[in-house]
Amino acid sequence: SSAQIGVTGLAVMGRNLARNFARNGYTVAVHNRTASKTHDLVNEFGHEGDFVAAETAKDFVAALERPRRLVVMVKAGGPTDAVIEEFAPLLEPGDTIIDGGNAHFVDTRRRERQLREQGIHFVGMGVSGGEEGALNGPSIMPGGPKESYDSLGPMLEKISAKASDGAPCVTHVGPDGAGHFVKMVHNGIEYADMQLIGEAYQLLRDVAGYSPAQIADIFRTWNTGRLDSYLIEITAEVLSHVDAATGKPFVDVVVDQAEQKGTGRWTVQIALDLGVPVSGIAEAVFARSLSGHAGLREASRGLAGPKPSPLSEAEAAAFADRVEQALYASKIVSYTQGFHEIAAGSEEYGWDIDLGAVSALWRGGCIIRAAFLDRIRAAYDSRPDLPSLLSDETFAQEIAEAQDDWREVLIAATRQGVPAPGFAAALAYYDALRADRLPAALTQGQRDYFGAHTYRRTDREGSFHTLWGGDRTEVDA
Ligand code: NBP
Repeated sequence: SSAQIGVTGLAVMGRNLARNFARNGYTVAVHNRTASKTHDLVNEFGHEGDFVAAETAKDFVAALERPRRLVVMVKAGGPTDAVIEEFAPLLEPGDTIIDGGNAHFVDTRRRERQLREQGIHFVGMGVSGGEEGALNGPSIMPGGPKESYDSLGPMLEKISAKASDGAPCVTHVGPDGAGHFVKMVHNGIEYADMQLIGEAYQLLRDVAGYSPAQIADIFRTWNTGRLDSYLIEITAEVLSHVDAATGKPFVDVVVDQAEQKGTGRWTVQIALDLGVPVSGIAEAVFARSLSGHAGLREASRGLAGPKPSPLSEAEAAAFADRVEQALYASKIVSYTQGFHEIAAGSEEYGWDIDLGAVSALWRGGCIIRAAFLDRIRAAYDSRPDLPSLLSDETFAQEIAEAQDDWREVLIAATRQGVPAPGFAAALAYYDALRADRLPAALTQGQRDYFGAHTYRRTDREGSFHTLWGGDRTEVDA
């Protein structure tokens, strides 16, 4: 029993995570249902550090130092339950099972509760950064009991990505499912970011008339400013790539139907349950879904609409600057919505999540890493009770400066018939939040009319109902 940590599940993620631990000087026990993968790993990468290959669950558990730390990196859902059922009987009180897969936080809460009865700590741990991140430093979002972080934290801090200031991109997010919840919202924000970038691209293409290569250059320029981020960087790479077979821009030979694995959808489903408006993330999920309805799109091709007519060169350059403003403002709104969901989840489940710490741990390793996250952290650090990111003076000021261009971009998009649901949803959210009065008052009147659902008044306390079918006097409800 010499291994400080074990990893079971050696597909791309588990294998790279195990190598990351080994490269950082830890002795790592490795195990996989199909044992050949375990041997492949040791044969191929054994020189990178100390691995203990285990063929059986028993050998694996026996290889681990006590109290044991065992990372499960298998397919989320049924496979994770199967692995827990296999290992739990072999463990002792005080041991820790760490689920690094993309589990739904509700499953994580259930597993944590069940294992706690056995005295086993269960840490649901969000890992972002794909296979590259798993190997060289992911952003890590561990939940579970605080005490398990005391022993696990230093190891995770070693293998995690480091932000530009050197801080490890990992922190104890909160109890039970908090880590997987935050990972879920991270992915939802990632969907929104990608959708907004996609809309910016389409507008630069159809309204401004730029080629993919020119748009790649625009994104490269944006990447030197406040939009500096991994997703903007790779967007430029993808857009400048030329297909070898046809000589066409790569983006023009890819089927335009986006796929999804489910974490974006979960973010929206949970937001609906919590009553949090995440319209930007929802539009991003729906946009992927719409793109996949090939038959529906085919059947709708003939529908009437304007034909985009590209702008002059000078107009196009000015338009590109406006798109940058619209993209940035919409991005602020996406993060505002995502952080609202985390705050609401934290409240609902009693997690006490530090929003500033969450933005800090996303600064490196993960897909949404961006210079911008330093600013979000600063906003929450200066005011932990910030009602919304939009209440932060700096963000509010930036949106104030961007909003004219944001509106102009949406006017152009609407006039030219280019869909920009993410930009539009973000602006509608912004305008709704700042409105003095919303038509919700009328909604309440309608509800009272057809269902006697009652309403509150602006001028006195209480609940009221109007006798709509009678003489329309108002009664206390
Ligand atoms: P997969 O999600 O493709 O899972 C494959 C692994 O699960 C293999 O080790 C396989 O063993 C094992 N497995 C399955 Br399937 N059913 C099992 C069972 N009933 N009992 C035991 N083992 C079982 O691997 P991945 O892409 O490396 O992802 C691992 C986890 O990390 C997933 O939860 C994923 O959502 C999450 N994640 C992935 C990424 C990414 O970029 N890929 C990023 C972040 C998080 P076998 O070899 O015997 O079939």
